[in-house]
Amino acid sequence: MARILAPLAGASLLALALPAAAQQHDHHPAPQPQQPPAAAPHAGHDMSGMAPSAHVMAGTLGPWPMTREASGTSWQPDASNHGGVHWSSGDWTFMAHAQLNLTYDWQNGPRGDDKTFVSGMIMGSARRDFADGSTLNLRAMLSPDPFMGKEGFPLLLAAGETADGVTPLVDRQHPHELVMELSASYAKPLTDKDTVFAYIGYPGEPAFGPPAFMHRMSAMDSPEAPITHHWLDSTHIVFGVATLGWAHDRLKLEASSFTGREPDQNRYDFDPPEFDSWAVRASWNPTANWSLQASYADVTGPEQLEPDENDRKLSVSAIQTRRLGAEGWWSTTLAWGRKINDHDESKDGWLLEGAISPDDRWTVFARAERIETDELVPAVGGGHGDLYTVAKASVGAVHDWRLSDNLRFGLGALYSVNQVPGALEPLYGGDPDGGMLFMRLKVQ
Ligand SMILES: [Cu+2]
Repeated sequence: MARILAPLAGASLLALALPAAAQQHDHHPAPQPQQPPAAAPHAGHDMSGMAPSAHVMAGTLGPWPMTREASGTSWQPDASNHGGVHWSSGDWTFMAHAQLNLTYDWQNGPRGDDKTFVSGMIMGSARRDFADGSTLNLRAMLSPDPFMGKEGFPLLLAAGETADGVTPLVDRQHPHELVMELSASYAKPLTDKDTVFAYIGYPGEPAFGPPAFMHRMSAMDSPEAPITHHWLDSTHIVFGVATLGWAHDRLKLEASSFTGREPDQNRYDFDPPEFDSWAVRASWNPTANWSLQASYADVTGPEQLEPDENDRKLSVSAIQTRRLGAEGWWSTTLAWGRKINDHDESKDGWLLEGAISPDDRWTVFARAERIETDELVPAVGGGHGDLYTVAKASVGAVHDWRLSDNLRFGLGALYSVNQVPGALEPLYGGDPDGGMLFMRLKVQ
């Protein structure tokens, strides 16, 4: 295991350390003579340096490449892939995008479990560009997660939200809502470099954290949720969010008012909007290969089971994405998050993840995480218990077959190891491992 992980982690760190300038040659890939012509025209996926194609499109929130835009109003590197089927009708341009995973998941040890489930997302958007340069964008995102049942899927060391409204979900990942996003944004240019925008969502994603994991290139090919989810990006679905932002060239500043309570255990419904929490985020894309953000959130009563406990959250992240050859890419995310409760107790979470896809067929991904958590052994009578530092590492791969221009079928597997402190070893049976086998459909 260590032999597999070490080079991957080393390579990921190397990717973060290398200056982007040293990789500019990747933007002018040599022709690939071994590629049959029929396999070539996915060029629209890469806007960072290849020949311009009909897919090249400006962002919905400002005059940058659309590849910069990720979930909610978050940014990723301009060199990211741009997935989606596009068409237009009248003044409107439409985009659709989907990823569905069928996963067999097993987690070992006394606290483990196994389960087969479907997860993923289906997204559709409609945009309209006006003569004054402003843009209206409507977005809807659905998830099949509720079909897996309220108790989610087994994931050792993960905690957060509830299955039944009574007991917390521990060693499990919660399912996402059937409706993950219904949002509208409107952006208006002030000068050729300055834009102001407004975004509302019910549900939607406030200005906090890196792009949500299922929308990050370094994470989206793995069916496994990060155990740092509730440090970094669990606010990606809140029932009620309003964001105002200003962007100047490669810098974006934004502030959100939103509902602090996480979605309840009924994943098919809409929860009441409260607008009792707020967040601010600064994002900076210094080059086409990098995206950095720092954000702060003041969250009122996030956990349904502890409605009077508030969280302040901090997050800082760096994403680097490079192109590899004609169709390949390499993306790495390093992120830190901190949760501070009303008693000024703080808990940190760290994440380093990377994915590399040398061609149209293979993607290899790895992730290492460490969290300080008091949710694994709830206190007697409920509430958070003792604080433990635990860690996890995963590595996996998926092979895709292209069924048509926009549809790919993939088969993949991943293996994960968990590390718990001595005090938790009797509960977990040492340092338990686990894995997932999955097949997927990707529409992009
Ligand atoms: Cu989530």
